[in-house]
Amino acid sequence: MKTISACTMDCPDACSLVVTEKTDGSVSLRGNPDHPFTAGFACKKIRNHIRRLRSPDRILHPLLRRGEQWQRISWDEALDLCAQKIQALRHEPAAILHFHSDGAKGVLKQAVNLFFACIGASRIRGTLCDGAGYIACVQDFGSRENNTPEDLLNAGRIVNWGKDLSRSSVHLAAIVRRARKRGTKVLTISPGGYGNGSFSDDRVRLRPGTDRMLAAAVIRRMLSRNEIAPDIFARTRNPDTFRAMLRRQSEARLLAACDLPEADIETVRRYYEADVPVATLVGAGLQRYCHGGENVRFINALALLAGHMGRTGGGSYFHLHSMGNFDLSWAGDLKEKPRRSFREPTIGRDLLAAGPPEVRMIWVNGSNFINQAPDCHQNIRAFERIGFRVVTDAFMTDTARRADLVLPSALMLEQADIVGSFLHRHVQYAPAVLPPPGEARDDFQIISELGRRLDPPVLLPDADACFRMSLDTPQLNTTPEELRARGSVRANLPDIAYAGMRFDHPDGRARLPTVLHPEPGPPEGYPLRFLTLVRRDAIHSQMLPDPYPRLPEAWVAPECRALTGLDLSQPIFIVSPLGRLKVSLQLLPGLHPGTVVYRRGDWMSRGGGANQLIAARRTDMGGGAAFYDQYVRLENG
Ligand SMILES: Nc1nc2c(c(=O)[nH]1)N[C@H]1C(S)=C(S)[C@@H](COP(=O)(O)OP(=O)(O)OC[C@H]3O[C@@H](n4cnc5c(=O)[nH]c(N)nc54)[C@H](O)[C@@H]3O)O[C@H]1N2
Ligand SMILES: Nc1nc2c(c(=O)[nH]1)N[C@H]1C(S)=C(S)[C@@H](COP(=O)(O)OP(=O)(O)OC[C@H]3O[C@@H](n4cnc5c(=O)[nH]c(N)nc54)[C@H](O)[C@@H]3O)O[C@H]1N2
Ligand SMILES: [Mo]
Repeated sequence: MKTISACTMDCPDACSLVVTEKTDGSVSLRGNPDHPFTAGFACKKIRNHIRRLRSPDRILHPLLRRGEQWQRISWDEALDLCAQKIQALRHEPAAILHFHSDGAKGVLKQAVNLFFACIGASRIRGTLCDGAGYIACVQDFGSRENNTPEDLLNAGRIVNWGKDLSRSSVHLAAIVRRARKRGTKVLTISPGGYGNGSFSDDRVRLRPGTDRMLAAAVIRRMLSRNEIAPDIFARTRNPDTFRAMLRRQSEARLLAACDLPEADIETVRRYYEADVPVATLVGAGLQRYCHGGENVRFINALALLAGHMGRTGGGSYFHLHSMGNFDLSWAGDLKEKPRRSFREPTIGRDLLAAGPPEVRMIWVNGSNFINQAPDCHQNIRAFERIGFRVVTDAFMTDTARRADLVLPSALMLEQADIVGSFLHRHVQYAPAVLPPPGEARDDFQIISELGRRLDPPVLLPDADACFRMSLDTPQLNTTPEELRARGSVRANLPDIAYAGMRFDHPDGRARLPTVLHPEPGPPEGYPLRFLTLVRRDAIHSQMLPDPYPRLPEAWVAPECRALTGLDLSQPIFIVSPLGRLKVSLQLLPGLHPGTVVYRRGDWMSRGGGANQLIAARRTDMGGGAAFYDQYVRLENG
């Protein structure tokens, strides 16, 4: 039997999937050939997913902590216990914290937020993902819009600032591959060494964190050559301050900060000066720094001043808001009832420093934040101080194993929902195709049932009402019935964002950045930047490698100076002021020599967990986590 569903992973591609169930009980998944964006293929994560659903490690029943042991309890007991704990704090709801992330995406997951908004619980704000880049774009253009990804086929050239096309988005990669076949030249700008070779005609390998300096140096040179048309400056509100700021910079100093030879400025300038449209891709990696938002703002400024915004084949592409096409106001906070919030990137520190009321209950869904947010050990200390910890998950993650009550969650394909994408414009219905194992339930069921047990109850809208309210937007203008029948609806938005360089600020003009911060150098004793990048075959900390490696791997350039004096036949540790992690060290030609690469998402309980070494710091804007700001050293023994 074949059913069409959709991928709800926290991944830009949000694929339409054909699920085939055979009579022998086996299930296969593949990209839907009839979906205009998915076009018949999906990634390895999809192939791994069925194995994950059927894993013997799935949590099958509610589990209550009894000292060091887990006791199996019934759903009734579990929900009554939760209701009783919430009831006891109902007069002081800020003592309850709701922590969620995007374990599975979907409109119904918002109902969990609605539940906690209704009782007035504390919430989280900020993000571990893309907040700095997102807000940078909003500051520049007044909103966050892209040309359609398909419009990349009209680009004469593409400049890829640090998007890992070989791993993070197979469909974006396929579009770039097609564009290259048609003759589009691609320049990749990154710290190097990660396999974008087959997506690049030219490469610039810069020091991590310094993209804004490179973009500024290129703009400066364009200015001195009178290459920026006055009518483009007229589309910005603050050209004079911007030019004055750039004049104060020295090109030599900018280049030294990026660790680049002079010829590279010319390479980038020539790409942008082309009389064909130039599209700019902006990866999420370069915004995971203290000045990450500024990095994105200078890249946007370059795309704009070189005349490539608001036109076909041009534009600057950063993540969209994956829920941006939905109306989620039904699940939002009420203005008249502001809630206490804790910042996600610094969650452990903020919880430990919090004033009254002390957080006495936490509810976690769709998140493995103990492992995924910076400074794990601080996160653990903060988490363990909370009196009653509920985690809804399908596996005993580093977060779940520290809970008091673990509720078994359904996973993708076992729960119905509606998803959007942070790359394309299709909104899709993802029906439940397989039964959840054991007693696992989806978050919506769990939270709706819990609400009914409170006194007074919190009665959530039913699933269909949530879908209906969410889909009722000018760009979607559809109903649950229509979406179910069609599987997918494309949001009706212009193909070209900011056409004619009309931006979404009230005056229609873009804003240019006015400050250029230097990039902090390595602190004494920690010379290497620690880049914790995505894994190809996994989404975040879901799907552990199989077979599981004896030690986590890390990579440095063969010419990395830290190799002198290291005995590679002995254990190697990555060391930061926060701790040390034993790794198997490999050489990666092409990587910037001041860098250690680690593939993030492996678990602390399995000997991994890069965030044990990463201090909790926020980005300059958007409340993001500056993961890649961390410096480390390597040592034996
Ligand atoms: N397979 C897989 N795909 C995923 C995910 C996953 O877990 N697995 N996660 C999804 C999510 S939520 C996200 S946010 C995205 C993230 O996707 P990406 O944007 O690709 O994010 P990262 O892997 O964090 O960083 C990507 C690249 O940034 C480069 N980089 C690092 N620092 C700098 C810098 O200072 N300048 C420049 N120019 N480049 C730099 C690195 O070389 C790296 O290759 O991927 C999504 N797709
Ligand atoms: N060092 C470092 N750390 C990073 C980053 C980095 O660059 N460097 N980048 C980060 C980025 S881009 C992101 S987006 C975050 C992601 O951080 P998280 O969202 O915390 O990561 P996941 O591993 O996806 O954790 C989701 C959990 O939800 C569970 N789950 C799946 N489906 C469901 C469901 O339907 N219901 C419930 N209740 N649970 C479900 C999964 O089993 C999993 O344990 O990590 C960030 N962490
Ligand atoms: Mo992310």
